[in-house]
Amino acid sequence: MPKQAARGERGNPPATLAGMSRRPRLLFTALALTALLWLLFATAERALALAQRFLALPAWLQWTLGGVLALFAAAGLMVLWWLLRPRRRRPIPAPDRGSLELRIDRLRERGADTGALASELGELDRRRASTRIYIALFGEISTGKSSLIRALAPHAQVASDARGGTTREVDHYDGSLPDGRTLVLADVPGSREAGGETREILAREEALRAHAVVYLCAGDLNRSQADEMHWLADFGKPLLLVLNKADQWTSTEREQLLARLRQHSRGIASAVLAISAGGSERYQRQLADGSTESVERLRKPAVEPLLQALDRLVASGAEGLEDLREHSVLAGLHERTGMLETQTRADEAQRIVRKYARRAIVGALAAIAPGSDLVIQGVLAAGLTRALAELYGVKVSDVQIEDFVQQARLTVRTGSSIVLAVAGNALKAFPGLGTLGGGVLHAFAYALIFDSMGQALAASLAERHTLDQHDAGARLKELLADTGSTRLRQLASQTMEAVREHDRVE
Ligand SMILES: Nc1nc2c(ncn2[C@@H]2O[C@H](COP(=O)(O)OP(=O)(O)OP(=O)(O)O)[C@@H](O)[C@H]2O)c(=O)[nH]1
Ligand SMILES: [Mg+2]
Repeated sequence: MPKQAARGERGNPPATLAGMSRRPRLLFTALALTALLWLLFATAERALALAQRFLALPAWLQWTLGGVLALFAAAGLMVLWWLLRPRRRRPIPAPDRGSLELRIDRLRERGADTGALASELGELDRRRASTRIYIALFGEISTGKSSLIRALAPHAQVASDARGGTTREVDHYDGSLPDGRTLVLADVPGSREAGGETREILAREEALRAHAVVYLCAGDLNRSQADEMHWLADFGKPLLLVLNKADQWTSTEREQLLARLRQHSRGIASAVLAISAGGSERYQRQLADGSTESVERLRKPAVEPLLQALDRLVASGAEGLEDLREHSVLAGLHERTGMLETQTRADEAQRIVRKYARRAIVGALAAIAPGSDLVIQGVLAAGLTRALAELYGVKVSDVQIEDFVQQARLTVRTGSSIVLAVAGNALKAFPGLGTLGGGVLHAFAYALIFDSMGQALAASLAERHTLDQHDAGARLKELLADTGSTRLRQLASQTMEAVREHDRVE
């Protein structure tokens, strides 16, 4: 009885094979196998029958049928190949030079610092005019970039050290290929140095400026190295993936590593190879008088495979590689210009919000008897909405603005007590303000309202590119109840400033 009860409690019969008990499972497997066997026999029998009929046909028909079948098979294979073939990555699109320059000009007119963008364009032209081939060595810290420069440009004075983060800026050196052709080699700071984000940006910008990149690693690629390579490939940058410090591995290990690197960089790197840039090691030497001295010994570089790969890569000369280089520089500039546009617009939005908050404060101070309900000053709110929409290039009708202001009015009226409480609390941080009269609390409440409205609208417009009442309304509610101290402190001092000025004028 208990057994049955337990079975009853388990409820429904098992739906999967794994849930069945052993006997039915065996039975089911046997049945499935029999069915499969029957199917195989039936297929074989059918195939044999077809073959017999085929053989019985006259020779000309056999050839015709055979030819048609062969054609079908070939077409099928071609479709399969087309579907499964490794696809070449398409570089991310780049804007044309003219439109980029226009955007940069517009930013300059709006007061943004466009110096870096303009000099990047200048460098693009300068390098094109020089007709020299630029190769950037790129990779994580301590992978041996500077050591490789030393091996390729023996007369260069380059610092290399076992400590990561030795190279702090981008430097150029003249290197040469065995046939005498010269290259400009760029040594860049290594990536993934703790706190080295600015230097990493320098390295990336230089990599985009180069005709090709030698990506150095000293073992299997980790996640961020793989990402970095993909980032370069996204810009269409010709790449050599180079395993340095090959002397540290046995030949079997080296081959295994190279195979893994090839797998990681399929469709990205034009060649994967192993070298020893050399580098140096320090050791302590015992002198005759018993003292010791530190000696630096240079390892012998072995970079032949890299020279050959570079030779192939730059076979078309600077001119042949220039279009790709220009593409990646313009694509990089497109991103940087986009970031500056976003930043400049956000700064302008802040200026607009501050201007309207100030007007709202002045308006509140001028009101004779502040009530306990906060009512948005309609003209100001509409002005703020229109100014922000224009800044973000969003077309809005008067009706839309009216609707939005109406909705905000309702939100503010129902939340009056919360807003006044938040304002009152924040004002406690400014003991002097309390003595300036009840109007100040209201003035501050209006500063909070207009700031919240402006911030909510700006964020919503930036993200949605349209006046989305619902989204902006939700953000407004959140901001009105936000007690984060920095914003409130700034608003309080803005209020204080306006109040003082107002009193002075009075
Ligand atoms: N065993 C061995 N060590 C090497 C080789 N190449 C470089 N090294 C050593 O690796 C360490 C780092 O070399 P660097 O040339 O300074 O590396 P880097 O990539 O320029 O480093 P950062 O400038 O910090 O990004 C040094 O101690 C070199 O001696 C090599 O082929 N074999
Ligand atoms: Mg270095």
